[in-house]
Amino acid sequence: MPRSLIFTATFNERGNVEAWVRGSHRACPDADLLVIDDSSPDGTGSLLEEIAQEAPYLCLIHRSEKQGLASAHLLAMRFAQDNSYDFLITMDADGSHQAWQIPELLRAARDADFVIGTRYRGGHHRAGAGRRLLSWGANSAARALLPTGLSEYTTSFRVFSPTALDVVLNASLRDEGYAFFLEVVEAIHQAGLTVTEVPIEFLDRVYGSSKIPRAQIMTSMGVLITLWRQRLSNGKRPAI
Ligand SMILES: Nc1nc2c(ncn2[C@@H]2O[C@H](COP(=O)(O)OP(=O)(O)O)[C@@H](O)[C@H]2O)c(=O)[nH]1
Ligand SMILES: [Mg+2]
Repeated sequence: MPRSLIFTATFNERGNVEAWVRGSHRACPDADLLVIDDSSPDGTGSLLEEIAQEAPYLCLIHRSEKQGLASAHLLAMRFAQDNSYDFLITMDADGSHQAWQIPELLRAARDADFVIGTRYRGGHHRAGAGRRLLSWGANSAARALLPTGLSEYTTSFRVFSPTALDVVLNASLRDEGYAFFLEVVEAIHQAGLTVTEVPIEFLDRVYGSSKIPRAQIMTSMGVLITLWRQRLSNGKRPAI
């Protein structure tokens, strides 16, 4: 029986996190859950502690300050590796990613080292127009500059095999923000691992507001251009 770990990071997700725990457990009753909370001022961490009393499958890591989403994902990857999970599923806690789709992603992970949920090829992005435009622009640019055969590069609804975790944890990733998700895709592509995507329903967050600083959008474009130049200059693995 393969062991799966479903991970999310939280910062001020008190209104959403209980639904995330319940939904994930319902979708995958045999999986363990991991939440990394950065001392959310709204008390997400203490709510999680209460939930964990009744949920032995829920593991919590509390960090003392907001350290960013990328470092939370790296910590979850190390946790999955250290504890020898067969699959790490990552997702947002805000209701954007649908837990009922986890089994679909896991099925795809039987034949691939890395699975990403796509809002584009058969999937849906049901958020506000501004948000859709931003994601569309970022993903179109990524497809053009760093072709991999995938239509989605930025969303965090993903499944990693142990091999994919090894690659990411040994790669020199430079970004702490949005571009982290792009860099992970590029590192996996460059390593020649098998990748695939599954259409997903992406919704607007249920409660609260986005935690990602908007300035990171510009830095992400910079990272995208750096990765593109790297592909051009050292003749790395070409487009599929
Ligand atoms: N632990 C932790 N979680 C974070 C941090 N920033 C964002 N998150 C979580 O990461 C997920 C995605 O963040 P969100 O604000 O929805 O980003 P957006 O969807 O790109 O606007 C949510 O579950 C957030 O609570 C952070 O600094 N630390
Ligand atoms: Mg969100």
